[in-house]
Formats: sequence, structure tokens, C-alpha cells
Amino acid sequence: MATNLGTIQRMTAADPALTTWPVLNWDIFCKVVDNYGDLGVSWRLCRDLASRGQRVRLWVDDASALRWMAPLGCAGVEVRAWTQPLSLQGVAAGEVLVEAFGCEIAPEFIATNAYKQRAGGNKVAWINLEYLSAEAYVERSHGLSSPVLRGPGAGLTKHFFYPGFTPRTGGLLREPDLLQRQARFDRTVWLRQHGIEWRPGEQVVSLFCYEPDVLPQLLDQLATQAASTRLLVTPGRASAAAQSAIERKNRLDPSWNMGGTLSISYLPALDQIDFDHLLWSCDLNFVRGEDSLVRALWAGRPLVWQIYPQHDDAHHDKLEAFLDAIDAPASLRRFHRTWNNIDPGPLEALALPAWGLAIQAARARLLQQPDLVGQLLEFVNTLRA
Ligand code: TRH
Repeated sequence: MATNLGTIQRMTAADPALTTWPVLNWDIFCKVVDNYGDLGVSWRLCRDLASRGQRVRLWVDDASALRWMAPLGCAGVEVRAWTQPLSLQGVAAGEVLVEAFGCEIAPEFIATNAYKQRAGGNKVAWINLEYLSAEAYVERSHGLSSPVLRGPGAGLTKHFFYPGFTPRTGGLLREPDLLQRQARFDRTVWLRQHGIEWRPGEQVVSLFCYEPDVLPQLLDQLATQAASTRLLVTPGRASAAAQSAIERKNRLDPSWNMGGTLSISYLPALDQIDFDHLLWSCDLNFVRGEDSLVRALWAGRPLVWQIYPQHDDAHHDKLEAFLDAIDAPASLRRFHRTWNNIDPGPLEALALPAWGLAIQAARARLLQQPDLVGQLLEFVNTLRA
């Protein structure tokens, strides 16, 4: 990385054009609502910005998941507790404020930034980073501004930044070296290093989900297929759901997996980099939420997404929009609707070759589009120009 008078230059294979961005100080605010996605997306954003030479502070109200998600931290990223009130001793206002997923940035922090801007010492770019969706409103809303009329930030302007699947959105998080790392990756070595006994020819499937009603049906499918399967179950809700389904099956139908076609490994929590490796190692990935979906797309293997459920069923349209965005074949659409408790089933048979082709085509299309951090850097620098 060449550094010159506060300006960095980076050239990458994913983005061959030489891009020059000033080094800015970013304050990214994240409130953990539930699960791991709020922190997972925020952390990935921080890492990506830091890898491109930006200076990042992540303010988070509950950083506990970083102990396993990022045990080694990341050079260039400082994690700060989002206490109430915020402790601002020794904190100089940065140039970029990001509120992840509409969390309201601490007013005392906004006050220091607004003061600096009013005093003429700083030009603040205030970004509201939204949730990922493939719905049509995303293109309409991406980049819109909203003047702040009240409170300590009155006079500043917020801008909405929408991740998405088309060139007229903010794109997807994708590190510049992703493809090179994938090309160097060896699945056999990784599985062995993680103590996973894998026999060549055995199908490897990852399971990261909430509690799908049809999980027992999936287990039946995997246990009765011709090919044997090794199911790698992630800890937490997925593991609890799998264990409870298996206990019930063992009680009601002890012969359900008599031939041992299905083998199950319960994984420990992996750090975020190794979570990617898990997805790259599998022939089929069950993912959920937001961040793991994007990672499974980049993995390029057949995937099934359990969408984060919303009480008003707004997630139904969001799921359909995603299936449209990846041009999912009919069987993959039917599988998703049942997996997401939208259609009662029975669960569609797995059709990995067709699903794999669709995901690879979607991945290839998405790789043509600029990544989220590249776009965000451009956006912020345009705002501050
Ligand atoms: O945990 P999630 O269900 O998060 C959800 C969604 O983000 C949802 O949109 C949001 O509204 C809700 O949280 C509050 O799934 P997601 O988004 O995939 O986040 C999981 C993160 O955890 C992701 O960054 C990958 C990481 N992870 C690891 O690093 N190691 C692991 O072993 C596992 C299982 C996950």
C-alpha cells in the first residue's frame, strides 16, 4: 500500500482501476438487535474499509460475539463500547458517520461532529446503511438525502445507502482479494484441519438456520439419498434445532438413519474468515439472515436461504425478490418457500446441479458490479467534495 500525504493508492485484481481515496476517520455505530447479523455485517464493513487504508472506529452496544467472530481483531479497526452516555474522552470527531441499519447514533456524538462542522473544521458525511434487499424500492431509495431538522445534528444531512443486487444500488460487501483467496483454498485440507472426517464422494452440507418447521424432512431426505452426506451444523439456534429434530426422530422412528447415510458434525463457533471457508468447503449451504447469504453467494455453491422473519410477513416479498434477482429455477423457489414456512410442503427434492448453475450465474453477474465498500468510498468522497 502506498501512502502519500494522507492519500492511499490501492490496486487490486478485483478492481483493476487505480483508485485513490483520502484516508478518512470512520465512526460506525451498531446496535445488536438479535442474532449475529448486525454485528457481522458491521464488522465485515469495518474490516474491508481498514484493508483499504481507512481508519475505523466501531461503536457497538454488545461486542461479545466478536470474541469468536473476530478473536484477533483487525489492524485499523478500533472497537469502542457504545455506553449510555457515550464516553467521548479523547475522541476527535471523524469525517464519516455510519449508522448501521437505522440505529440512532448517540446524540452526544452527533453534537461533537455537528459542532466541528459548524466551526468549519470538518465536513461530515452521515450515512444510514440499510438492510440488504432485492426489492424494487432499493434502487429508488439508494443515495437519497434527508436533511436533519431537529436535535444536535440539525443542519446536517443524512444519506441513505442501500446494499443491493443491481448496478443502481450500493452493491454487496466483497473484499478486493476474495477471488484470489478462493483460488488458493483447499477444501480437503480445511476439513481435515477442523477435525471433520470427510470421505471423497461424500456430499458436504452446512446448516446455519433458525428453526425451520421442515428441518426433519430435510434430515429424512439426506438420510435416504443414494449419496452419503456429512452435515456440518453451526452452533446456537441451528444446532439446537437439529438436536431436537434428531432426538424426536430417534424416539419415534429409530431406524430413520439406520444405514448411516447421514453423518452429523456439530461445529464450534468459527471466526468470520473461517466461516467463509466452511461455505467454500460445502456442496450445499443453508444460510440465514443477511451476511451469510452474501457469503454463500460468493462461495458459488448451491444455497438455501432462511430469511429473517418479520412479524407482518414483509419477508415474503423480500424472499421472492431475492429469488428473482438470482433467477432461481422453479425447484429452488419451491424449496425456499417451504424452508421458510411460507408453503406447507412437502419439501422439494434437492436438485443441486440445477441450483448450482443458477448460483454460479448469479455470482458471475454480481462480480461484474462494483462492491459495496468501493461504492461507499466513492459516495462519501463525492459528498465531501
Ligand atoms: O445471525 P443472523 O441471523 O443475523 C440476522 C440478520 O442479519 C437479519 O437481517 C437481522 O435483522 C438480524 O440478524 C438481527 O445471520 P447473518 O446475517 O448471516 O449473520 C451471521 C454472522 O455470523 C455472519 O457475519 C457470519 C457470522 N458467523 C461466524 O462468523 N461464525 C460462525 O460460526 C457462524 C455460525 C456465523
